[in-house]
Amino acid sequence: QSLIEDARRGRSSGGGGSAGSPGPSRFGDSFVFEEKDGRVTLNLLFSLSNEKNSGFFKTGKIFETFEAKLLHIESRPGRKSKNGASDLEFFMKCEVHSSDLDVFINALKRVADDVRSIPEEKVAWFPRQMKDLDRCNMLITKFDPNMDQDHPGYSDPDYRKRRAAIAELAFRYKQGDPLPIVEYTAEEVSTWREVYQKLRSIYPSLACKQFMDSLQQLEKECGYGEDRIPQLRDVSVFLKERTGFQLRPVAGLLSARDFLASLAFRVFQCTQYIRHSSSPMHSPEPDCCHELLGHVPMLADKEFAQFSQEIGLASLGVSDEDIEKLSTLYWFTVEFGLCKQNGAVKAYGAGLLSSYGELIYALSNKPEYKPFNPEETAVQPYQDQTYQPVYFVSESFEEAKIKLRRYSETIKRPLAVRYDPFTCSVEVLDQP
Ligand code: HBI
Ligand code: NLE
Ligand code: FE
Repeated sequence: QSLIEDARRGRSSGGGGSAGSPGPSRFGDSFVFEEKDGRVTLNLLFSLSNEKNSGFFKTGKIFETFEAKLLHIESRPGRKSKNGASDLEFFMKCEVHSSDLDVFINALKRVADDVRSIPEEKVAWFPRQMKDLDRCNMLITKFDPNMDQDHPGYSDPDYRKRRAAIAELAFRYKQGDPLPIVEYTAEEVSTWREVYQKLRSIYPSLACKQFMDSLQQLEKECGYGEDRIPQLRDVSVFLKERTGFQLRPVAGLLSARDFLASLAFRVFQCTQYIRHSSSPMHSPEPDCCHELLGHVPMLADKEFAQFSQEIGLASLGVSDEDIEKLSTLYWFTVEFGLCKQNGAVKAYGAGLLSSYGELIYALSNKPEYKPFNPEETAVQPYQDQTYQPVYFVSESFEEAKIKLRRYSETIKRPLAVRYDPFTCSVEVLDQP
């Protein structure tokens, strides 16, 4: 979890989040700290303008002079200054002698701008209203065509340019805006066609019933087919009518916390670019084939939608450890789950239903199968580069839902939450 990200969000939401903790002391108007044995712990946030180039080293000097102990440091680009370059914003958690606090802060103010301290967050920030999802945008730079040499698009400058343009649409999107329309190129449509044809031919024998039912409706009523890539805008309207789910564009792989939090609002964060034409049968990262063919049909199922929202609600404000467990469970169920139907094993996981290569593999006799059991599944190491070595099979689609629901109820919650569908917001209730 990025502390600077939390600090920033906390700040712009008016400091929300630190529920129920004994109030920290205040210094002057704005300084907040915890004091113990003559030392105080501070969460400092400040920016260094690029004009004062040596600012960072001067800051270091101040830390040295005051024997401040540095406990954590993060930086990220801040505001853009006049000359176009951006300032750097720093988050530093540190410890100083209580008696030095005053001078220490004043020294920092001379080299850095906008020096503030923020309260220790006892509960991780989470969105309370649908429009807070504009701040659920922490991307994980994994499988990035610009940075990862193994990405099939790494050595294709046109593909990278296209990805950047589509990412820009998502970066600019604000909750409530009409969903962006992408005019897909002939090459992109031909990748889609190949993916669609191949997968469509094996769905009837390998996909679960709920998936097949929805897919048929999508084909009939939402323009699904091999000839064109459906637009998120149309698909979102379809989903909203079926289950109240809506789509929002996202530039790439989101942090598990942000991704899961959106589900609490029945919002599904959806990529809009398509995989590279050289690897249509499997992609380690999500793309529109994965979202539209893997996830959307499942989200059009009422019970599955309900259950997805429950996972989302269960994730709000929980510890990083519980997020990790919850996302591992999500991985082995929503993404790669198998279930028994009429005596046969079928796929309901979106990562399988969008990859011809892995769907065939998962339902062959090669991989290991284990019975689905949340406690065990939540700690099973998973791998996100290629096919899974192990899949979890539930006795039925319903069983997977019941077991997962029971598991999420056991997660220690810092506070109880309830979704209010009339205001599309999360109500925070007192500890039960
Ligand atoms: N981000 N854009 C995007 N799409 C996903 O399907 C997705 C994600 N981030 C995390 C994630 N899925 C899950 O596998 C879990 O980590 C929650
Ligand atoms: N492997 C999947 C696919 O090829 O469509 C995507 C998985 C995303 C988690
Ligand atoms: Fe997915």
